[in-house]
Amino acid sequence: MMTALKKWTIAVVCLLMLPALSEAGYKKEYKLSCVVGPKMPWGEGATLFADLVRERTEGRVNIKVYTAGSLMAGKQTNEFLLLKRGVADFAFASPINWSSTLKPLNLFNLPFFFEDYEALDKVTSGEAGKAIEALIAKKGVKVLGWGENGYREITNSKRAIRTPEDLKGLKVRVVGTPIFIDIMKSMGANPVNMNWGEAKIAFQQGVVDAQENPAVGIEIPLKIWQFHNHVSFWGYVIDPLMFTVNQKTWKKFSEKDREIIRQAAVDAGRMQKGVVRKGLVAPDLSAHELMRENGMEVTVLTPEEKKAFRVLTEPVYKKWVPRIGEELVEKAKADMGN
Ligand code: X2X
Repeated sequence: MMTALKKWTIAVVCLLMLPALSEAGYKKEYKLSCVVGPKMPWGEGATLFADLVRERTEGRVNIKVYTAGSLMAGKQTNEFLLLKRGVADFAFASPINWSSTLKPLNLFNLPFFFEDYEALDKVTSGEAGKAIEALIAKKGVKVLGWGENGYREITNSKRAIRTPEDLKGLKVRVVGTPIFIDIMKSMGANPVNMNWGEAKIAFQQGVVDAQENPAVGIEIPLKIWQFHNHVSFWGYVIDPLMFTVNQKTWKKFSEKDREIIRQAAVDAGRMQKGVVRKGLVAPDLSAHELMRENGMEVTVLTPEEKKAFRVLTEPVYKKWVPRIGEELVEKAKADMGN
């Protein structure tokens, strides 16, 4: 026969388990959108965030990661609208994919604007970063923390690129965000826009000669040397990432869970940034070395060589700074100490 104490213990254990399974107004599962696959540091960062949130909320907030753009059938420039409408609850997103919808985010696409990692960090954590978070909030989405895809370095199957002459006429795959077409044209290349989901086949079939993506973030995990044997480190654009959540979803979380989720985004972002920055700055150039070991010719541009490209992009600044907003660009410059 069960003693009163035993019955009481069972009742308490059951009660303790309940909140772990359901919290009033919470969904059983939240959807997180991610444009790339689970094996890229970007996808791993998304999974890390979801795991931290699940663990720290003791299962109250259960986030499922939808990689490879699967929530938007690969159409990466639709991601912001899907998140805004609540088709996705969360996204670990690149401003590149949102900047056709949110023009000020083209700040991060300005060529040769961010000299080094420190400059980018100053902007994302500074006044410009705050202004960007505020404008995204106005559209119904909250930024929880920042991660990184990385500096976008160009690879190709034709020749080493060190000067604009080398880039001339090369067919370069870019994201379907208008500023990238303008940037590539200004530097003399022949851009073709394409979703990431179709890009690998295009590299394989030689439909394009070149592409630009972060070395550690994308090119090395993709084994880009299967398609391209030249890489140029020119650091023309740096692509941060943002952990984000739909505001309506956000408001339904308890204060305690919001704090946990915010902290998980900061922690996952810090770790993920550490991963994609590794091996790219002297004395640790192991990422360059790895590309070389896999048969790639590695070209690192000097500041003067970068400048030769930068001057050609002047029309891009003329056209896009007004669209981004002079004030935001000035804020970013001030954050960087320029
Ligand atoms: O499409 C790309 O190049 C990628 C994966 O880097 C982005 O989503 C911006």
